[in-house]
Amino acid sequence: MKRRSFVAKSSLSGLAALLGVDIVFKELMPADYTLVALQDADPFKLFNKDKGMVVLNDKPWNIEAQAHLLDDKVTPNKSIFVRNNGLIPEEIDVKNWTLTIDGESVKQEKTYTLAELKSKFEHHTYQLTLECGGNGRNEFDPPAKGNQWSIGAVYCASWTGIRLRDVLEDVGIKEDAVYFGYHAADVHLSRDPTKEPISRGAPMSKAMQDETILAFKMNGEDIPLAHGYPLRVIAGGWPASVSGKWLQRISIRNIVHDGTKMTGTAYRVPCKPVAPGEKVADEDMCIIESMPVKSLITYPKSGATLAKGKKLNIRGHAWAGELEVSKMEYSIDFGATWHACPVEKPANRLAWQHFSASISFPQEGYYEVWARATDANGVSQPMLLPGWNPKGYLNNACHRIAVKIA
Ligand SMILES: Nc1nc2c(c(=O)[nH]1)N[C@H]1C(S)=C(S)[C@@H](COP(=O)(O)O)O[C@H]1N2
Ligand SMILES: [Mo]
Repeated sequence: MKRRSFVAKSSLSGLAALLGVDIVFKELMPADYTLVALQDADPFKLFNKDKGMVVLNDKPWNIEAQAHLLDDKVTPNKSIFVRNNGLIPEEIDVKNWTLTIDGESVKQEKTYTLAELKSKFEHHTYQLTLECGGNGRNEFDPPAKGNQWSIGAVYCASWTGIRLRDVLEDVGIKEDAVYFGYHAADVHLSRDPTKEPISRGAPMSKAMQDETILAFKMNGEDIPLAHGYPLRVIAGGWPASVSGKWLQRISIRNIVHDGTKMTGTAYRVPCKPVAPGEKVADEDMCIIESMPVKSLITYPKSGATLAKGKKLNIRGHAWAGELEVSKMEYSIDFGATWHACPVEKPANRLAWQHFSASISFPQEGYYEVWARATDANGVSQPMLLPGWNPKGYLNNACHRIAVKIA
C-alpha cells in the first residue's frame, strides 16, 4: 500500500485519539505531515478485522469477508465488510453531533442533538441484513468497473436506534413527500468540500417501515467508526448504499432524491433484461430497491476434505430483500437434483435466516455443494450468473463450495 494517511484530515486531537497517546512534540510537527505510525496502516488492526478479510482498495477503504468468516448468526465486527465511497471522517465530535431534517417536504426544518434523539424517541433493536448492490460483481462478463466484490459484501448485525418514522412525525412532513435522501460527514476523495462521496435514499414507504432506523449501536456497542459512528440510517433488505453512515442530515424530498450516486448507472439496472455489453438509455434504467433472494454456505470452508462414509454438516444463511426465504435446497451434482433442507424463521423482518443440512456422498472424489434459496414469491436464485447490467449489480447466483471425499 502507498504511503498515505488513511483518514480524511489530521487534527491533533484526532491523531492523538487514533494513536491512543499524546504526541509529545506536536507543536514541532510539520504542517500536513502524516505520522509514520499512521502510514501504511494495517487495515486489520485499524478496523479490528479478521486477518482473513480481503482488502480490495485502500483509497477509499473497501474490504470484504470470505464466506466462512460469516458463520455467526449475528455478524461480529471483525467479519463485517467495509465499503466506503470517500474518506472516513476523522474529527467526530459526538457531544456536538447533530441531525438536521430538511428538504422541500418538511413543514419546518428541525435539528436534534444526538442526546435529544436518544432521549426523545423509543429505542428499537433489529437484526438487519445489509448487502452491497455490487456484491458478486467480479463474475460479470464483460467486466463491470468498481470494487470486484466476490461474495463477502453482506452481513447481518444487530442494530439499535430510533425509528426514522418517529423522527419524521415529530418534524412534520408535507403531503407531497416522495423520497428521503441522506447527507453524511465523509469527505470526497478530491477533498472538495462542495462534493459528497454519496448521498442516497429511498421512497417514503421505506422511510416509514418499523425497521428503518437511525442507529447508534451495532451489536450492542457504539457503532465502529468505519461503519458510521456515531449515527447511521439502516434500511435493511435494500442495497446497503441506502444505509448512510456518519449521518448528519436527512432531506425529505418532493422528487426522487437526486443526490450523488442516485442517477446514471449508479445503483441502477436496466428495467428490462439486456444483452451483455449493450448500451442502455438513461430512461431505461431503474433504481435498485429490494435486493434479490440469495444465500451463502458459511460452513465448511470451501476446499474441505471429509473421510469417506462420514456425513457433511453444512450451514449458512439466506435472505431475500424485503421478502422472507421460504425454501432452501442444496445440490451435490451441479444442480441436476436438489434436496430440501430446513431454514429457520428470521429473528425479525429483514434479518437473514439460517439453514443447515446433513449430506451423504455416494463415493470418493470431488464434489461441489451448491445452495439455492427461494423467496416467498416463489422466485429462486439462478444457478449461475443472472442478467448482465452496466455496473455489475445484483449477482445472486448460487453459492458453491468444493468438497473432497477421501
Ligand atoms: N456516508 C456514507 N454512507 C455509506 C457509504 C459511504 O461511502 N458513505 N457507502 C454505502 C455503501 S455503497 C455500502 S455497501 C454500505 C457499506 O456499509 P459497511 O461499510 O458498514 O459495510 O454503506 C453505505 N453507506
Ligand atoms: Mo455498496
